[in-house]
Amino acid sequence: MKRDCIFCRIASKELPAKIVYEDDRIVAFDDIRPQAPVHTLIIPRDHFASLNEVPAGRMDLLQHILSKIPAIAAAKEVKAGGYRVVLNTGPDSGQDVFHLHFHLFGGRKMHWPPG
Ligand code: DGP
Repeated sequence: MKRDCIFCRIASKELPAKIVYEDDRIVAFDDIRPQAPVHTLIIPRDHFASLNEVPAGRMDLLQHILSKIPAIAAAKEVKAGGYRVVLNTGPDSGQDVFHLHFHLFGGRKMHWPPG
């Protein structure tokens, strides 16, 4: 737990969030500034600033997150219609919270290429 990290504090329930799914390793909660009708963030409980900081020996965590996303999409009722998963990494990507998080977007037609 990194004391000054917003997402660590959400994972530990120190800060409120609309939690969609949680287990011993990950938490999914709705984004505070939704960019689509469904916009949920999925984070590991353990703090990694970004994908770049995940050690090779912890990559199983990413597999775990990805394995749960279809069920999270189903819970948000976008599994059948389709959804987009985004992992911003580093300054050029637009990442502004430096605790690894996947975005799950759905509920509208997505554009390509992304901005
Ligand atoms: P990114 O740009 O990839 O780092 O996305 C960070 C996202 O986190 C952004 O869509 C807004 C969201 N966010 C920032 N602070 C909070 C918060 O306190 N609560 C919730 N639920 N979402 C937050």
